[in-house]
Amino acid sequence: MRIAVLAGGVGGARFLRGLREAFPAAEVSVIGNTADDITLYGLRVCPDLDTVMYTLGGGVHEDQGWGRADETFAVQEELAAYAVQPQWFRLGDRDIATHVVRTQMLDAGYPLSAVTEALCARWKPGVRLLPMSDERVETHVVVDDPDAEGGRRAVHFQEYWVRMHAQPSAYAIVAVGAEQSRPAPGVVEALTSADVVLLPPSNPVVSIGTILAVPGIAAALREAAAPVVGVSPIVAGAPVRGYADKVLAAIGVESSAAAVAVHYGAREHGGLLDGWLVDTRDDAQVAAVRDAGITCRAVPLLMTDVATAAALARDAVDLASGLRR
Ligand code: FO1
Repeated sequence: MRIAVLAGGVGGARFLRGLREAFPAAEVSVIGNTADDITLYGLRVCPDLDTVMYTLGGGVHEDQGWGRADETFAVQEELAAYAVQPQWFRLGDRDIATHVVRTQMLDAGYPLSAVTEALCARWKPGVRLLPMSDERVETHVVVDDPDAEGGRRAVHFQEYWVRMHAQPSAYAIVAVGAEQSRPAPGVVEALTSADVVLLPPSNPVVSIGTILAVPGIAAALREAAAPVVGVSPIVAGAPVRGYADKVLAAIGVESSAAAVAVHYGAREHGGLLDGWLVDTRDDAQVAAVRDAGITCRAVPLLMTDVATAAALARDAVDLASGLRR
């Protein structure tokens, strides 16, 4: 069975670990979000690609869901001693090696897809990890700034997420460079040749949304012969982790399991979804999702370990199998 998955960071990676556990023989292609990427101290950092690679490769810091296990911060401390800015985004010594290799290869002219393949040759994630694009796309968030011209300024996604903890209201979320970007090699083919396409509980705006902002990817999803099933990132009105509610508000979408499904839209009405999983606590929202033309089931969505993630992955594939187009 060929499964294509659009994945952001921690939620996507944990779902993928369950999917691999539940369907070890499946051929899984992951289309990873690269709009979180940031250049720091001259190094190119790809948080969502690295989270998938480290989580599936067995090297992730399990509690954080990002960065490396057994990490030290000697380099970061030395940079701080030199008063190098910024200090709000901390790179561990082991993690820095990944960014050195990536930056060296990018500087040598290799596209990000080739770099990702090379890094995965070490980590062996057991899935094909594809960046959404080889071109640079960066999410910027427009927030209030009394000192700025017009009272607003755009900050890099990581500054909004990590330094500001997504506290300020976001007026707009802009995927800078998306219009000029193209799907990376293999991305469209992974979607059009899949037997099942899954949207894990990644952030609908700054992860799934930015992947879909790459021209050609949303169309490939709509035209895919495979059923498309998504998993709600919102449970009982709140994001399971992170600040999805803040960025959903920025695009005028209510923080509910049904509202996110309606935002993605039903495939029969030109949208993306054939099926949608909501948490058992959101059972009352199943009807609203069905009214939008999307098949819906309420199942446990919390992934507390590999076993619960595997159960969720089985639920998603099971729902998709019943929807074979
Ligand atoms: N998140 C934080 O909250 N603080 C950090 O210092 C931080 C460093 C960091 C370094 C590498 C990396 O791959 C991820 C890192 N993250 C950090 C998480 C990152 O902001 C998120 O993984 C995604 O960008 C959001 O999904």
